[in-house]
Amino acid sequence: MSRSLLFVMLVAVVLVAVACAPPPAPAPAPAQPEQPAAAEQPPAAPEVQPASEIVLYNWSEYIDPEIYTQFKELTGIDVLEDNFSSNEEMLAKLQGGASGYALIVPSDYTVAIMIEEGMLHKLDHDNIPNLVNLSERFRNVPYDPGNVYCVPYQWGTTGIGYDSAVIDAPTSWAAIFEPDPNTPWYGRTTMLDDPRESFAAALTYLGYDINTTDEKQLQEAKEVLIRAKPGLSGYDSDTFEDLVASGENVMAHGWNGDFLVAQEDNENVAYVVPEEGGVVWVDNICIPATATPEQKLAAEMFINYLLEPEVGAQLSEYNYYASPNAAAEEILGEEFLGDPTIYPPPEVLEKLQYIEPVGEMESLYQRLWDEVKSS
Ligand code: N2P
Repeated sequence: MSRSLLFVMLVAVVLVAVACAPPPAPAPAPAQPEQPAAAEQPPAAPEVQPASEIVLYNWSEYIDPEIYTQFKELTGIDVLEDNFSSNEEMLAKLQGGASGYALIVPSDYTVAIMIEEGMLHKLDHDNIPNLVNLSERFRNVPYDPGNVYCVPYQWGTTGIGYDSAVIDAPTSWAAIFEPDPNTPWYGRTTMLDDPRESFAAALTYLGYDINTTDEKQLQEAKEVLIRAKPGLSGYDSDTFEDLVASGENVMAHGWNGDFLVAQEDNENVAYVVPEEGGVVWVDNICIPATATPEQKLAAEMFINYLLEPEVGAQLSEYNYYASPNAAAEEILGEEFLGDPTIYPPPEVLEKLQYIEPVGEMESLYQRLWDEVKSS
């Protein structure tokens, strides 16, 4: 048994022991007069007990629900789940005062924003001994060096999923931005309901930096997004892959792992990063600053559990995203690690860019996105 699993079990045993212990007998009357020295001792800090129930605020279909059952068996702690569809939705909800979440899963650039705004708790690494399982490059990510606030959860790419029984692999973002109205599948495409992702696609198509702060370039990207609208059936970040698998749509702007999950329902679902490039992202599990000490301890125990080699492998096998956990990768094996849709080969990796925080300009992206959607 790994030392870290032992750690989680020990905490669980202590919890059960505390819960089952008989109430302490009343203290016997002191036979001796009290020692004056004893009165000078500072009172011991009360031990924090983990909350018995926590809520994880996550992207949809991003975790094997079995993991909750296993964690409950081990620790007695219930993990409930609520979902968001974009970083901006999650951020707005927390900024609007939503509390009660013990865990959230922001992407890289959003972690940077949340650290800057003081919205995250620092992690107590003593409660997360499994951090040693992370791959070296995920222990020092630029937006959170040393995993002070967050632990990388999964990573992946953004490109185009399609029904290979109906169309050839789209080689360019033109498939979405300049669709041929004369094809029978015109209008059967979705784009992500996500300001930074959708602008990243349009900016990449135009050959611009996806983190541009040049208003003229952003206006141009907005025009591209608006012109594409008649060829779309909608904006969708939660069911885009299912709509391709069911045959309702033939193409969707979306995330690699979701299309691989949909392949289980329809083997013709495929995924490609267009030749102009796409987005690469790292999602992270973090604790919002509003979490109580009890919720925070339970949340750290859950993060530590996710970092178990077997659990990390279980997570990736469920959602088909790449793992930041080197110990989990050893279990995942060659076929998984060699899948070019999950682990992009160097020639694809070099065409990918990270979304970065753009400071004050974040609100311009949001305003232009609102204009795209309402046009
Ligand atoms: C999983 C969504 C992946 C999150 N359904 C993209 N950051």
